Amino acid sequence: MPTLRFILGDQLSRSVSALAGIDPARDVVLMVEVAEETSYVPHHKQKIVLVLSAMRHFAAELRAEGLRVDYVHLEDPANTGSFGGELARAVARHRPERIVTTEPGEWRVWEAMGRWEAETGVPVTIRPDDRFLCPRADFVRWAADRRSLRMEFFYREMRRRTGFLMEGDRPAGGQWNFDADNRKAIPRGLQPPVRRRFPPDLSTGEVIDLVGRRFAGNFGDLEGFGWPVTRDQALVSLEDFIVEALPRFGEYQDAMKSGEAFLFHSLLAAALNLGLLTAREVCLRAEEAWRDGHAPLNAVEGFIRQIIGWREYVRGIYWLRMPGYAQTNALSADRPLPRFYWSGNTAMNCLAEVVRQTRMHAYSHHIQRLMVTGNFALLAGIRPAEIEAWYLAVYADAFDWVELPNTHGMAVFADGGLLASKPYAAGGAYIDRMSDFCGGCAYDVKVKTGPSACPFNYLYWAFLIRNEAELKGNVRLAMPYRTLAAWSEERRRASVEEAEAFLDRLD
Ligand code: FAD
Ligand code: DLZ
Ligand code: SF4
Repeated sequence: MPTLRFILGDQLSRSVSALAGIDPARDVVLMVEVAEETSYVPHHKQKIVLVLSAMRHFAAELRAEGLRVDYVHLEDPANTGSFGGELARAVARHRPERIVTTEPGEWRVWEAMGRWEAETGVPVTIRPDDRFLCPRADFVRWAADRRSLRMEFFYREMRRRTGFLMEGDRPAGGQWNFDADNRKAIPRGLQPPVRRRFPPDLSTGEVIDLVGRRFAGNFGDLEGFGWPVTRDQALVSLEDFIVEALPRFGEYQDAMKSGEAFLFHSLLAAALNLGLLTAREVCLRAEEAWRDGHAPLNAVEGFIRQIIGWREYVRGIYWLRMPGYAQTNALSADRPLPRFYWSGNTAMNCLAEVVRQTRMHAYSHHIQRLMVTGNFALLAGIRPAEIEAWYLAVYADAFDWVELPNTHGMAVFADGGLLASKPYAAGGAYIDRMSDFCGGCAYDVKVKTGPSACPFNYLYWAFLIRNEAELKGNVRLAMPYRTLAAWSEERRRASVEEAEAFLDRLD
């Protein structure tokens, strides 16, 4: 009797633990396209194309290797629409002696997986996802001895553990972190490199047709789809990043520019999250570029920190704190998500531009997510669950384990400071310093109040006033609260009223 090897849509790695020890003559690999996964949020059209096309290509590669793959298509009339339903049908087809799978990325699926054995009557083995560099249990141990969790300390442990950018037991260059060198805006005249994109092949074309038909009402453009859908393409994408963009990744990591979504970023998150690339190989290649003299240390350290630091850290927090993590709302944020997050229809140019880039590419880079759409949601007090669902839907790289901590913890501070030591709240001056958005805006970033004022300016102060009880004790906010202490009661009230009136007019 065969072993059924169940591979989920973000487990597309030949090295995934569910495939370890597979017997090609006997075992069956199961992969299923199901409505539950294509619809748990209204995903960007390009995200659905990416996942389904990458799944189909991966299945074809496994077959070419001689493995038996049972692949269920979304439009198969017998498709039950759920992982559990499709697993039960596959059990009836293959009569396996056991089911082997890899732990999923998402709490929702983890809970469902716990029921599969009872539902199918077949023993289920759930193997750890060893594509991550920090096993879930190790993170729990690391977190257990600490009063507060900070990424920077976790990151140092990960540097020691992986040996990336280490010289003996010391960090290369004598510093763990070179962020102070990494905060430049794009100078006038600097043209970002043209990045390698991958025109759809026949198989991707079929998925584009399917998505165009079945998900016509979802957010996002289908035209211009260019994400890597195979491991070979992802490797080309990695090389393109290393050669064209990594040397300047550090310097311009926080910069934003109209009409330039990609700048010097790697564009690798979607490939990493689907399993087309591993975190280890990506970091090894970046380190090699530094050792060869191709890229400076500030760039390579900044890049490796995002992967062995932030990426592993947010996953650790997710599994440490779920399912309760998603329920907290530390700042009692209670406004509905404004419609312009979907339409882009707003006079605030920064927000319109980020939504536009997101619609075109299912992508915007970290600072746009954090300091434009995230900052606005924080200052406006948008309900965490609504802004989280938006991020989970609109980005090609969005999966709950990484989206949720970034949004809930980092962007909107709904966890009260578990993940980040202070809210990333900023007025318009930050966006003006790091981008060219304000030049084309209907509002004036230098004006603080009144109809022409940049809304971020008064929203910022109103946010601090509104949340004074929760935030005033935060030492990292001591400076703005000292400024506020000098304001008269009347000025405080006027600021809050202006912000409320603006927010009430939004939709
Ligand atoms: P680069 O800027 O080139 O960074 C290199 C790599 O580092 C990325 O590919 C990614 O794997 C990793 N990385 C960087 N920052 C983070 C981070 N904060 N957390 C985890 N990994 C990181 N990332 C996702 O992969 N999926 C998400 O759903 C997601 N949602 C986010 C939501 C918000 C509100 C914010 C502020 C950030 C979110 N991020 C998410 C993190 C980050 O914005 C993206 O990983 C990054 O923009 C992807 O583009 P890139 O591959 O060009 O990254
Ligand atoms: C995101 C996604 C989509 C859109 N569709 C599928 C699918 O049809 N089949 C599948 O196996 N996986 C899909 N995925 C990815 C899953 O949502 C992801 O594997 C789980 O959420 C676990 O992280
Ligand atoms: Fe955004 Fe304010 Fe600048 Fe307009 S002026 S682009 S709203 S930061």
